[in-house]
Amino acid sequence: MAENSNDGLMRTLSAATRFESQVLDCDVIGKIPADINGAFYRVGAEWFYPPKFADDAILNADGYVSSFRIRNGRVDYTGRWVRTQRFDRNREAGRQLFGYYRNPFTDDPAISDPQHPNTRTVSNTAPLVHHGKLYTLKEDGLPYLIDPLTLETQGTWDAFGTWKSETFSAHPKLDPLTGEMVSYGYEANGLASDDLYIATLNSQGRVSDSVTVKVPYVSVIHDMALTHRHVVIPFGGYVTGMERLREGKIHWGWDKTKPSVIGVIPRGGSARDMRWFEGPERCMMHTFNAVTEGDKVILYAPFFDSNFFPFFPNVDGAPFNPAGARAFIRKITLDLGKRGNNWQEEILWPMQVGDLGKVDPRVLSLPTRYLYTQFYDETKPIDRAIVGSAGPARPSNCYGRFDLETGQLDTYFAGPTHVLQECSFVPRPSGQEGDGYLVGVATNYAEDRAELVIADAQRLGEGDVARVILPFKISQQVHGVWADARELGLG
Ligand code: V55
Ligand code: FE
Repeated sequence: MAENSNDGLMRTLSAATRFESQVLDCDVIGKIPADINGAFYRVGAEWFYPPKFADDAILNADGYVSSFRIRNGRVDYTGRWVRTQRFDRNREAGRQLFGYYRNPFTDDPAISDPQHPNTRTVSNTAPLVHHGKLYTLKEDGLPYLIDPLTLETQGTWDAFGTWKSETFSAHPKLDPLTGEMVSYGYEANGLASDDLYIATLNSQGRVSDSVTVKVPYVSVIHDMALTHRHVVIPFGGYVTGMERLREGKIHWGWDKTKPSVIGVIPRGGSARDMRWFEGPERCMMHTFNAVTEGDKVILYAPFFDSNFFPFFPNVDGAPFNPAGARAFIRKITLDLGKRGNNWQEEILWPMQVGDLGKVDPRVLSLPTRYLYTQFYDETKPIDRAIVGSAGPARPSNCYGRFDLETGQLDTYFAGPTHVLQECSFVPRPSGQEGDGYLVGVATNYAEDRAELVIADAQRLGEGDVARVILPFKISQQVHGVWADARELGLG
C-alpha cells in the first residue's frame, strides 16, 4: 500500500495509545491570539480491545473524543473514550465481543440483540455542536451526548424522540442563517434497508420536517451537502445486502460497475421531489459545500476516482488498486432545469488532495470563495529518515486554502517532520468569509508527540502563530470541529 494516500490513517490508527488524559495549561510555542475563546473537539478511533478479525476495518474501532479548550492564550487538553453501549459490554467481558464492521452476524454469541444498531455503534467519526450540546457521531447508529467540559458520555440522543431513523449521519449540516440542522440516516429501517431518512431539526434540536425515500441502491452515504434551497446526497460504488452479511463478510464491497449517484431534493420537499443523477465510477465520501444558482446545483467535493478503503474488497475479486484511491477537488454541476440525467464534472486543481475538507462555517450552504484541506506538497522539504520510517508514504505536510475566485493556492507548511490531520476553521467574530484561523493536530515524528497548530487563515504562507505542545502522541482524529465558548456555555 506504499502509494496509498490513506497509508497514514491505517498505520497511526492501529497503534492505540489507549489511555485517557488531561493536560492542564499546555506548553505553547508562539502566542495564541487573545480573540480565540472556545474549544477544538476531535473524534477518532482506537481499538480498546483488538478486533476479532485482523482484516477488519479501522472504521470499526472504538470512539475516542478529545478537546483543546483555548481561552486567554492558554490551553487545556482532555481525551476520553466514548462510553458507548458496546464499549461498556466489551469492558464487562474483558474482550472484543463484536465482529466485522457493521456485520452483527459475526458478533460473539454473548450479544443477544444484534439487530439493534445502538448495541454496535462505536461513535468514532465526528463531533457535532448544535442547540448548545456536544455529540459524537457514527453513521450506523444514534449520536452520543457528551459533556463539553469533562467529555463524559451521557447516553444516546434521538432528538427528544423526534428522530425516526435507526441511524444518524456523521455529517449533518448546519445552516448559518437559520440555525437549523439538516441531517439524514441511511439504512434507516434496519440492516441493509434501502430507506433514506432526511430531516430538518430546528435550532432547539427537534425534527421540524422529514421525508423518507428509497435509494437507487444501498451504499455508503457518508456525507451530504446543503444549499439554501436543496439537500444534496452523494454516494457510489460500495454495495451491501443481507446475503453478504449472512455470509459473514464485512459490510461493504466495492462494485466498480455501479454508477456514482447524487440525489437532490428541495429542503422541505416530499419523496416525489427527489431527483437522482448518475455519474461515472467514483468514491464519494466528503463534500466541501454546495450552492444553488438558478436551476443549477453546484457541488464542490474532494471525491476519489475509485475505492479508497482497502478493507472493503472489490466484489469482482480484483486486488485493491491504490492508484484509484486518489482525491481531487471537483466541481460537479447538476441542472435541475433539464429533464433526465445530466452531470458536468471538472477537476479544479491538478494535485491530489486529502479528502477531509472544510469551508468557513459562515458560508455553509451559501456562495463560497475558499476551500481548505490538507495535502502532500512534494516540493517542500521532508525528513524521510524520520517520517519515512514511521509515517505515511504521502504525508500531509500542508494545509491549503484553495481560492475558487482566483484559482490561487496558499499553503501552510508544518515542517519536515510533521504530518497534519484534518484542519478546522475558527471564525474571527464579526469577520467576513475567510477571516479566522485554521487549527489542526500535527504529529511531530522527530519528538514523538502531538502539536496543535494554529495559523492565520489569511496568512497561511507565514506559518503558524502558535503551537500547543502535548507531551505524547494522540490518536488520529477522523473529524474535528471548532466551537465558540458561547455556543456551549463554556465561559
Ligand atoms: C467513513 C468513516 C467511518 C465510517 C464510514 O471516512 C465512512 C469515511 C470513521 O468511520 O464508518
Ligand atoms: Fe467523514
